[in-house]
Amino acid sequence: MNDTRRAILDALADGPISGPELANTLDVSRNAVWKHVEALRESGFEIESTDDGYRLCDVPEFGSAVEYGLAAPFEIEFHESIGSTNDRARELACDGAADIAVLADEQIGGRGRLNRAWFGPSGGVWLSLVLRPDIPTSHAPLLTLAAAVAVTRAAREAGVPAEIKWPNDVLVPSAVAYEGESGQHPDDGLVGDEKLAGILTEMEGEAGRVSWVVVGIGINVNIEGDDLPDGATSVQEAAGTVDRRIFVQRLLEEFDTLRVSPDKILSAWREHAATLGQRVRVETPSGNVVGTAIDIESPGVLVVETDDGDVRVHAGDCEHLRPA
Ligand code: BT5
Repeated sequence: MNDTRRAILDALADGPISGPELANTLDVSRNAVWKHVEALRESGFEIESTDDGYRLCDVPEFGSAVEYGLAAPFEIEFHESIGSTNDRARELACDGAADIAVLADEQIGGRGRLNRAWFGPSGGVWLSLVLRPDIPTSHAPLLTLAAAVAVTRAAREAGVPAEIKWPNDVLVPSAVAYEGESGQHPDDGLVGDEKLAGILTEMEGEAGRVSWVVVGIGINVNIEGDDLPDGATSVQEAAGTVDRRIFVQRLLEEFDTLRVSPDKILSAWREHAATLGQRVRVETPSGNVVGTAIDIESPGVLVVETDDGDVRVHAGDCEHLRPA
C-alpha cells in the first residue's frame, strides 16, 4: 500500500480528522488528501465525510487492507488474480526486496512441490513471503515449519481443528467423515485427512548463507467444498466463512514471532503436529520408509522408527497410515 494512504488510515484510526488537518500532518496538499481518500474508497474502505472530517466506518475483508491493523512488519502487495504469488515474490526477491507479502484472491498458475499444480480459486489465501534472513541455507527448512505452525494457529483461532502433516501440509482430520457418515474407511490404509493448506519454500543462497527465501503458503479459506480438488477441505467447510483480513494478520503475526525466535520453532511444531506418534509411509528419492514417526529434528528432519531401526528423512511425501 502507498505510504500516504497507510498514513491516512493510521490517522483515521484515532477518530474523525478533517482534510486540512490531514494535509497538514502528512505534509501534502488538500487535493492530494482527497485523491488518496477516493483511492482508499475505491479499494473498499468505507470513509464517510462528516462535519468532524473524514471518518473510517468499515475496512474491506481482504486485499491490501490486510496491512490495516497488522502487527507485523510486512508490506502487502495485493493482486485480485495472479499466475503464481511465488513467481511474483521471486521477482521481488531478485530485485532486493524484503518483508513483502504477495497476496492474491485467485491464483491461476499456482505451484506445489515438484512442479505439481496447485489449485487456487477465488476466496482462498494465496500468499508468498519475501524474506532475507541472515541464516545458513541449511536452516531454511525451519521457515517452512514456522509457516505451518502459523497457519495452524490461525486456522485453530478460526475454529478449525487443524494439524500439521510433515513436511509442509496443514490438514483437518477427517475421522468424523469416515466414522460418522459411512462408518467405513476407504480401503487404502490411509487415515484420510483432508488438506487445508500447503507450503512451498524456495530460496537462493551464496557461500552457504541465504540470499533470499520465498515462503509460499496456500490456504483454502472461503471456498466451497465443491470448488476444491478431492482430498481437500477449507476453513469454510470446517468452520464457516471468516474475515480473511484478520486470518492473514494472525498468520503473519505468528510467523513473525517465530522467525525471530528460531529456537522455539521445533517445539511449537511438535505441539501442533499430527504426524508425530503416527504410522507413516514416506516416499523418498531412495525408496519408501514405513514406520512410526517419533520426532522432528532441526532443521526439519523426520525421525521414523522402523523395523530396521530409526531412519532420518530429510525430504519426501508423507502419508499417515491407519494402525497396522
Ligand atoms: C504443496 O505442494 O502443498 C505446496 C502448495 C503451495 C501453494 C502456494 S499458494 C501461494 C504460493 N504460490 C504458488 O504458486 N505456490 C504457493 P505439494 O505438497 O506438492 O502438494 C501438491 C498437491 O496438493 C497437488 O498435487 C494436489 O494433489 C493437491 N492440491 C492442489 N491444490 C490443492 C488445494 N487448493 N487444496 C488442497 N490440495 C491441493
